[in-house]
Amino acid sequence: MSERTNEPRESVCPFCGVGCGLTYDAERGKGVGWRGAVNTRGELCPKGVAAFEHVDHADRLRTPLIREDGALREATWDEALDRIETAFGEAIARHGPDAAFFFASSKCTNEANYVVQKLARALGTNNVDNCARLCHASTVAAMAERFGAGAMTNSLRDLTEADVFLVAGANPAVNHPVIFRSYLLPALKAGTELIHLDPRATATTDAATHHLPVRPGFDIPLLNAMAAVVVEEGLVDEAFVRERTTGFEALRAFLDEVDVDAAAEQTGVDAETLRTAARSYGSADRAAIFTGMGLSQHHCGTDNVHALLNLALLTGNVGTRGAGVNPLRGQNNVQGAGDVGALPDRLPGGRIDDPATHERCATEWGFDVPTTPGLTEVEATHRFGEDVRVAYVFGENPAVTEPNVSRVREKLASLDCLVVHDVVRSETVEFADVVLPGGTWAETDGTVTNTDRQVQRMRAMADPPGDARRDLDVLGAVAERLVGEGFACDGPEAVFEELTRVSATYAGMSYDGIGTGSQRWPFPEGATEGTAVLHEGTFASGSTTADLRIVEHVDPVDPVGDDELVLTTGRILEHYNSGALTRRSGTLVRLRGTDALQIHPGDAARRGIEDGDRVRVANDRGMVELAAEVTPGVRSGTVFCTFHFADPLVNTLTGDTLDPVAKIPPFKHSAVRVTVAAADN
Ligand SMILES: Nc1nc2c(c(=O)[nH]1)N[C@H]1C(S)=C(S)[C@@H](COP(=O)(O)OP(=O)(O)OC[C@H]3O[C@@H](n4cnc5c(=O)[nH]c(N)nc54)[C@H](O)[C@@H]3O)O[C@H]1N2
Ligand SMILES: Nc1nc2c(c(=O)[nH]1)N[C@H]1C(S)=C(S)[C@@H](COP(=O)(O)OP(=O)(O)OC[C@H]3O[C@@H](n4cnc5c(=O)[nH]c(N)nc54)[C@H](O)[C@@H]3O)O[C@H]1N2
Ligand code: SF4
Ligand SMILES: [Mo]
Repeated sequence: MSERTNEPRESVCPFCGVGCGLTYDAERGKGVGWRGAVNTRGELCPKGVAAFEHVDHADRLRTPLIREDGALREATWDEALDRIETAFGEAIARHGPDAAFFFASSKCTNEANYVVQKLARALGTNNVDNCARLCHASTVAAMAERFGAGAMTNSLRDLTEADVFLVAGANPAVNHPVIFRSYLLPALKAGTELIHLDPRATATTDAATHHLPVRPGFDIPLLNAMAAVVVEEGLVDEAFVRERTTGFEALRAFLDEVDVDAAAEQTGVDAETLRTAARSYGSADRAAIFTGMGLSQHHCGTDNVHALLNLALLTGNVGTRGAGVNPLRGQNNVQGAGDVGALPDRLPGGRIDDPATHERCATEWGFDVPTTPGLTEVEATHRFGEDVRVAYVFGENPAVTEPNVSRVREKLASLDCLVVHDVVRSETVEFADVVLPGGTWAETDGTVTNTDRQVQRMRAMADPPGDARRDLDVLGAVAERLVGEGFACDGPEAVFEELTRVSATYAGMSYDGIGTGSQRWPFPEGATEGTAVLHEGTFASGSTTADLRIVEHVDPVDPVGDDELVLTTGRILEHYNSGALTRRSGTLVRLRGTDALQIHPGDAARRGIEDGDRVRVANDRGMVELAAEVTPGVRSGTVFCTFHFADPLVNTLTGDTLDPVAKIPPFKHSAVRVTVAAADN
């Protein structure tokens, strides 16, 4: 790193929700792990090692920019803040506070997200959301409704005691590599079985005992069939069902009618493998579920997870060590961004319709807190240029990562004023009227909450370059302009202390207490570590029971024509989400950067496609061209590619018919036509 570097200090990796301890090795010029709360031996994946490479990249934003005569030009902070003050002031004066929308950032600290949501509320709107909406919103909706909390039910450490892992629609070998290698693999080596539900064979499948290559969008009939086998073969935990659930008789009647062979056929898996997997999960002493985007990112994402919860409840696998339902959270602080209230229906510590939460926030903040839930992220983008006139994008790249992104790009361009607060010149910057240069993770002090609810500290090792400022300073300056000087933002530790006063979830935690370890919520008074296993004896909802529920199959929204294939999208190890940072890392780009379309040999042959050919993938929403990777690793009828590259802009193909409950888009199921590119030139 540059002369801006102070000394190496203990921070946390800015990429995935594992939350590895990361610092800098000046001699070797790269990131190295310290013995953190999760990577207890200091292990990292390649993204952590390369995490410093974007910090000094030439594309770093070093000064504010404002749009003039159609082009962005360098500006002073005063000019940029003036522009925001005028635009937000006018929009709110004319159309009311709901004319503004805030994207909070699940890549940024609890403190920064706390300030963003408080700013929105001080202006009088609940229009604030973060990319959890695109991610585990459906999982959280289902789990919060049935269990009373949407987070991982268990801790990584106790999960290693499981006899069976059921990994549904997730690829932890690639997306949560340190969890996979340091927690799952050792258990697998010691005899734990792994059942993998995924339309593709991935690096996770390589370690699996049973692979169920489900047709994308058909997890509900598959999970129902597994539950039917559990009931049929007497594997129900009757004591648990009696004491901790309701609705068993109705669900049993429903499952009695399930034809397991027909369901296997419908979902595209072998009936015997399905039965064996169900038997393995149902007869295990302790069986733990991990769930990911393959389940959550469908227009029936919430129902997918409801079907999964039935399995765990029927077999008594909730509220004990080595069990539970565990959403592998995506971004380094997506858990925390939701915890601190950067959601349109939640305040720090509770739902917006909970009078006690509301009262606590209003008292601490000293202003009226709006009570009507705000817009969710994708819904909001659809209303840009209509009733939503101004937007503030903090640490997100919607011009690449939103569904049906051609439409979203038009909507971004239709705003009266778009403010983008980022660290590099992202694709979304190109749509901005005002650009604010923030600080990367290496320039940040604050806390982040990882996938198993552990709050850890990040420590700044460098100053932001040029005129760039630390994120919290940027947000403080914006808040001062929009709300006035009464809006206190006195550094990260003071903000964290305020959070611990407002939110029962973070009550009792402190910077000193966290130190170079972690504090996990729930954090009962006098605790040193926090509670590892949720829902023991009583669910977080306060009830001793959760309901078993009949979940019917929902057909995917995109009908798939005879000549069409189903496109499902996801991730590769070396790149991260929109790629804004990882595409700016020489090491990661060199390691591998494939944007290829995985296609089954049979589907390829029928279209005259050979490995390496340029192919055109199209539907009514858009078209992209990329190289074909002909592989039996993806199931017939399905094609797969990543969305990490702004070119090809894969999200031009994905649809925006949202899950009715969680408002998550169906990134995992789009009907497409695939042809050799030259053929229709
Ligand atoms: N290397 C890397 N790591 C990351 C990220 C990254 O971009 N790169 N992003 C982070 C973020 S934000 C997140 S949310 C997590 C996500 O982590 P995961 O949940 O593991 O994410 P994906 O790779 O999108 O999807 C997982 C799997 O779902 C499968 N799938 C597709 N459709 C279906 C279906 O209908 N049913 C089932 N059962 N499976 C299906 C895909 O084939 C894929 O292998 O990763 C985090 N970690
Ligand atoms: N097709 C398809 N699309 C998807 C998905 C999929 O599986 N398939 N997955 C969805 C999911 S799960 C997610 S989480 C979203 C992710 O969507 P995004 O959150 O939009 O993706 P990122 O690339 O993580 O964008 C982060 C932005 O924040 C900036 N940034 C990074 N660090 C900092 C910082 O410290 N400060 C500031 N101010 N800015 C910073 C980066 O430069 C980048 O522009 O994508 C979704 N889109
Ligand atoms: S596993 Fe996740 S948190 Fe750990 S180094 Fe890799 S990207 Fe960073
Ligand atoms: Mo995510």
